[in-house]
Amino acid sequence: LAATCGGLARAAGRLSPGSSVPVRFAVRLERPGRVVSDTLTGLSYETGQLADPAFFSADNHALVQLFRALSPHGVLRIGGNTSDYTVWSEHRGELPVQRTHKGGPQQPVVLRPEALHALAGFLRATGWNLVFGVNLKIGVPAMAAELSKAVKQIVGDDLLAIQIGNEANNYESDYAAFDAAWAPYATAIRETDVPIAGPDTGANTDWVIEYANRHGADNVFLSRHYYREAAPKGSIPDLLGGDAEFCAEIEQVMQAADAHHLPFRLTEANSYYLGGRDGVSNAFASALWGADFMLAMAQRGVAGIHFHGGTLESVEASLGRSADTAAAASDLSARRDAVTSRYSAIAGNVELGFQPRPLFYGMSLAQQFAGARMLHGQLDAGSANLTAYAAQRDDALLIALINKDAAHDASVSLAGLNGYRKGRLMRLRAPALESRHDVVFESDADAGSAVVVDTHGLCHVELPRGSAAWIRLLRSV
Ligand code: BDP
Repeated sequence: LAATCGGLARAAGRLSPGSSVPVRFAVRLERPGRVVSDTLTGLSYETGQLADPAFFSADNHALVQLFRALSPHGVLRIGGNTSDYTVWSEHRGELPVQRTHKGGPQQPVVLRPEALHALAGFLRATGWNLVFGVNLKIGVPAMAAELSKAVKQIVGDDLLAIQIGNEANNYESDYAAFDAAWAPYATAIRETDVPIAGPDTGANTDWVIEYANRHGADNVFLSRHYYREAAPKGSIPDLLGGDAEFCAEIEQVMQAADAHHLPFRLTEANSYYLGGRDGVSNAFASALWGADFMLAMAQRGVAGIHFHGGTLESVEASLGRSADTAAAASDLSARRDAVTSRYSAIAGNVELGFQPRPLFYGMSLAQQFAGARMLHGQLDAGSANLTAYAAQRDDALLIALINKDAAHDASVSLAGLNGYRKGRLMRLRAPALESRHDVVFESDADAGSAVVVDTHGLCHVELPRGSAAWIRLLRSV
C-alpha cells in the first residue's frame, strides 16, 4: 500500500480527473552518483552592465537580496560579447580601433576602477564569487594583464578566475588560431599570479577537450556556453522537449574534465540566444526548463551553470543592436520587464527596482541540491514528459519531480525510500506554462506539506501538468 505524500490532488487544483499518467521512480540508495557543487547556481552578465557602477553595488539592496535568495555561494560571471570590446580606463598604451561586424568603428565599453570597487562590495554583500572575462579580440595582452591584476587587487579572494575572450570560436578561424592568440594573454596574466579558466567557447566541445589537454594544468576550471537555439526560433514545446544531444556532449566534456581533475562550468547559458524568445524565455516554461537543465547538468558533474541576462540595454548592445524600451508600460512590474533582456532570471534596473522572473524560481528549486550527492534512480515515466532526480545530503533524501508535460498530469509512485520516514514537499507552479508572473515555489500549505513514506519505502505524489515538486525526506529514527 502506498502512503500518500503531501500535495494531494485537491491542493493541486489543476489536476484534471481521469487524465493522470502513472509514473514510477525507484530511488537506488545503494548507487551514489556525483556530488553537486556548492556553487551550482550562477548568473552571467555583460561587462557592459558595469558601465553603471550603481548596478553591481552593495547599495543595490534589492539586487543583493535576490542574489542571496538564489544561493549563499553563487558565482557571477562577467563577460559576454561586450567583454571583447571593453577597454580598461587605466591602460596607458595605444589601442587599436575595434570594428563592429559591419566594419564600422566599435564604440568601446570603458571600464573604470569605481565599477570594480562597487562590484567587490556587491560580492561581499551577496557571498558570491566572480569569474571575469577580458578582451581577447583587441589583441593587447598587456591591457588584459593590467585589468586582471586590478580585479584581483580589488575583489581579492572572491575572484575565482579570469577568462580570456568570449566565444572566440565566433572570430578565430580554428582552435589553433585561438590558442595562438590566447597564449600571450595567459603568459601575461599568469605573471600577475591571477587564476585563469577557459576556453569560454560558445559551443565547440572539441575546443574544450583540446584546451584541457594543452592547458589543463594551468587552469582552475574548464568552461563553454550553452543555448538551445537562436531566437526568434523556439517555442514552449521545443524548450521542454529537452536536449539529449547536448547531454551526451556534456558527458564527453566531463571525461576530459575528470581526466584533468578540473571542474567544468557552463559559464554562459540560457534558453535562446539573440536575447531570448519572448513568451518562452520569460514564461513559466523557462522555470521548469531551468530546474531540469541545472539538475541534468549537475547529475553529469557540471559544477556551475551561469544563466545569462541583465538589462535590455546591455544585452542588445552585446548584439550590436540598440534597445527600444520606449513602449510605456503601465505598472511597475511591466516596466521592469520592459527594460530587461527576455531570458534574464531577474528583471529590473537601478531606477525601477528588481523582481524575480520565472526562471529564478526554477533555479531556486535546483539550488536545493547544492552540496548533495546525486543518486541513481529508475524512472518509468510512460508517455509523460517528466524527469526525476534524487540526492542525499546529511540525513536528508532529496527528490525533484519535474512534469514538463503540457497535456498530462502525473500520478507518481516513489519507491526505494527505505529508511526514510517523513518529510516535506514544495511545489513550483504557475497558472500556466505561458505565465510571465504569479510563479511560486512554496510549501504545499493547503494540503499540508507533510510527506509520509510507508513501511515498504513507498509513497505517492500527484504532479499536475506543467509543474514541479521538491521533496525532502528525513531518516526514520
Ligand atoms: C552570447 C554572447 C552574449 C549575447 C548572447 C545572445 O556571449 O553576449 O548576449 O549570446 O545572443 O553568445 O543572447
